[in-house]
Amino acid sequence: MKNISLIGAPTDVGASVRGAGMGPDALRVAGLVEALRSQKFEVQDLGNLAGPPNPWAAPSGGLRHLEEVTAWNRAVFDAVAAVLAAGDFPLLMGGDHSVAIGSISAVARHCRAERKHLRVLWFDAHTDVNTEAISPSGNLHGMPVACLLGHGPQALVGWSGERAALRPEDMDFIGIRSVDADEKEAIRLLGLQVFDMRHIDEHGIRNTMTEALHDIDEGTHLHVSFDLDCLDPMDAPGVGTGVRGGPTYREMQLCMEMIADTGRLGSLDVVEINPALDVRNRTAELAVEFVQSLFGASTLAR
Ligand code: B3U
Ligand code: MN
Ligand code: MN
Repeated sequence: MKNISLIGAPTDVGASVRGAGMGPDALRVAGLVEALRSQKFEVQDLGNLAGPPNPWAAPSGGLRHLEEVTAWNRAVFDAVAAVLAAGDFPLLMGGDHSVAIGSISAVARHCRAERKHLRVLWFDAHTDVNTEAISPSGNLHGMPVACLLGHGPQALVGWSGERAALRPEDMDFIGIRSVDADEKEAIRLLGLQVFDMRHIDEHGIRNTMTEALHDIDEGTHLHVSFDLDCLDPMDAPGVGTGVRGGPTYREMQLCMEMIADTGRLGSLDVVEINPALDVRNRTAELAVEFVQSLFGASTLAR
């Protein structure tokens, strides 16, 4: 059993709403460390990374806060790479979703060196595949997927050692229900596999996850990038850009349990928790329960 290392990236420089920078502490207050220790894992909290403050500036060249997002991601990349090099499991606590650029780039580099096949499950209401050319907001938390596929601003592309950290076929999106007009075209051109809410409504969460997990084997490193706005905001109100009509608490629990059953989870991002908008830390508490399920907690197993 691997040791789990928690890394805090307390920033909201990639977002349009302030507050996600308090996400790491919300997860700590909700008992993330204790919860994982109760499952008999060795857990170390490496504390929070340091990075620039949020300048709250207007977009320039279609991008908001590129310099700050780059600095935060450099810190995230180095921290995740160090945890992987030590043979431990990196659990990144965001922060807005732009921090997945550094995290997944480090994971991709590690997988190439270890000859593992990286697969990414992107749980989100949004596909986050905007670029500076098409984003309606300029917010970089709407662009991490594009960057990882080799299409974002130069400063955020190529960190894994190859232009693209991932190929479109290496990732699946789950829970999608908000895609910008030009993002739809990007999804089509890239050939991305998107399990949107209609797919989940028609096929059910179990069949959807069976499809998403079908080609996982011993050589797979599974990375979960979990944007809490994937959930229905009735269950998880503490997010900056909630969209109604998402998976329920129960459906999400089954997703997490099915991932745990593969035994291939190798790294995790928990992002976009916004304590300023939450109700008594409920969203962080839910996130802790989901992480417990991802690490194999189940109702009847001891
Ligand atoms: N697609 C919109 C909104 C958005 C994306 N990710 C989040 N919100 N969290 C955009 O600004 O790119
Ligand atoms: Mn996201
Ligand atoms: Mn989102």
